[in-house]
Amino acid sequence: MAQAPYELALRYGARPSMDESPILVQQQSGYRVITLNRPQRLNAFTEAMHAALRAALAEAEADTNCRALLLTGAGRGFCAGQDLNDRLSQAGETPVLGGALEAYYNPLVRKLRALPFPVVAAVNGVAAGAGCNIALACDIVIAARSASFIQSFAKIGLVPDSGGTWMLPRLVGPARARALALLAEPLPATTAEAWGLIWKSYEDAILMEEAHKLCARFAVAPTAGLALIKRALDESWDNDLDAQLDLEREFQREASLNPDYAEGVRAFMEKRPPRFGGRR
Ligand code: T3D
Repeated sequence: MAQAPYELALRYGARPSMDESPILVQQQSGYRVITLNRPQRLNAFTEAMHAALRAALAEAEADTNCRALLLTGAGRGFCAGQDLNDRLSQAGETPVLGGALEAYYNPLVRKLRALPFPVVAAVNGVAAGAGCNIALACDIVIAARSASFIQSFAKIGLVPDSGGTWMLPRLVGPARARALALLAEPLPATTAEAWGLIWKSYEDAILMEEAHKLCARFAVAPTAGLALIKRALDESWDNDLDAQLDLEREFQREASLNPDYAEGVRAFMEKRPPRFGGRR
């Protein structure tokens, strides 16, 4: 999809920027938009992009007015994973990997999962390699109909990383996970939606509008409760039913102590929209 990030920035109230920094951050009312911004390389990751993204996520987490995050890509791609230019030396040698995952990709996936508010990925175009799995690590993944998801790793002799081997079988089941990982073929967004890999696909022209609608909704939602929902769902994978029932009891206790619960009940009884208190 030929997305015009600067037009979108204007439309959603941000100033247009010819900024060449590897990510762009826009403040919206109650949420932030982070745009991966290396369109000439389909937003492939460099160390500089990792560093900028890590700082932006830390700032969003520290800002208690930030109650949701929208992650998207500039240009026609979402993210093509690791920038392979950085993986070939002049002598044609490739590095031994492991350190880069420990230093960059693993902390990024852990942070996205642990943020105390929902993260929406708006996959505007191809999402490949780690770019695919970083999208899948977000809480709600929506995509343009023209977008595709590729576990590119097998094409270059690597193993799906950034949580891919964990998320794929859980999202689409073992048969589809194996084929996606072993064949490394592009999966169209519409199939990804039909398989349950992502939440929804939209016509390209309305993807960002839908993404902003979701974030605006989260910006007035009971954020602390949503953070507990994220944790409960993540922790369920390691629990049997008994343990999960215990966890639900504890999380529900904690949720009910938050004033948002009382406000939610009052608003329902008074037939008015609730006024939730934000990240407390
Ligand atoms: O290394 C570690 O730290 C371990 C972690 C690894 C994580 C990983 O992500 S490994 C997987 C790395 N990613 C890939 O293998 C994907 C490579 N890209 C592609 O297969 C294709 O570009 C796509 C299928 C994503 C899109 O194809 P297409 O035909 O739409 O676009 P294109 O023409 O291939 O790409 C456009 C430009 O972006 C092109 O540059 P050019 O020719 O116009 O100057 C292409 O080289 C560049 N590009 C795309 N992906 C990457 C890239 N440049 C560097 N690194 C990339 N990953």
